[in-house]
Amino acid sequence: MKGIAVCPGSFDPITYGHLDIIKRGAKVFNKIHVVLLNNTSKTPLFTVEERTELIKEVTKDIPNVVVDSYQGLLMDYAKSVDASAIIRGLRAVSDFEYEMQITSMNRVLNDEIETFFVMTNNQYSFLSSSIVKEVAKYGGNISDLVPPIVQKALKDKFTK
Ligand code: COD
Repeated sequence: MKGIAVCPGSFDPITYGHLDIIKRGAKVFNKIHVVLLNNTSKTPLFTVEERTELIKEVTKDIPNVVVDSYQGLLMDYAKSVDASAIIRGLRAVSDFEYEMQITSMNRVLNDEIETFFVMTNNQYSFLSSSIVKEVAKYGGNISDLVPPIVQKALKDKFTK
């Protein structure tokens, strides 16, 4: 598929589940903008700068990925980079209601940009940034859940 897609999220921090969605999107679209946005219902552990740096580091080998952050509406960002699509990941039925709500709202804001859902890889179906933070906080093994640089960042955060 040609064109530009936006892969939005709070990425607090980026996990192998996010990375899998980004890589699969990058095979389909010419260019993927991974953009860090504010989710008003979440209080982040990492700053915008820290999260952006981690995403840049773990996606540096994917040539058609651009990493960005934006204060504002996803659809305004998508329009500003001339995107034709939004990519979101789906893990379980529990994701569906939330995704349906924001997709419907986004369509009201701009009905020319389509949202595409990528089904999670089985091995990451349980994986979320929240679970990773909880396991890391209590010193559990997260090596199968996040890239090494993210492991280190979490360790640094929780041993400060
Ligand atoms: N497997 C597959 N997909 C996954 C996995 C996994 N293990 N983990 C996460 N994902 C997917 C999520 O389903 C999601 O699609 C994406 O990765 C990012 O996930 P998060 O949790 O980092 O990001 P969210 O859901 O907090 O992002 C919400 C936004 C920040 C995109 C949203 O709040 C937003 O658009 N904010 C800006 C304001 C706006 O425009 N709001 C919309 C109008 S209502």
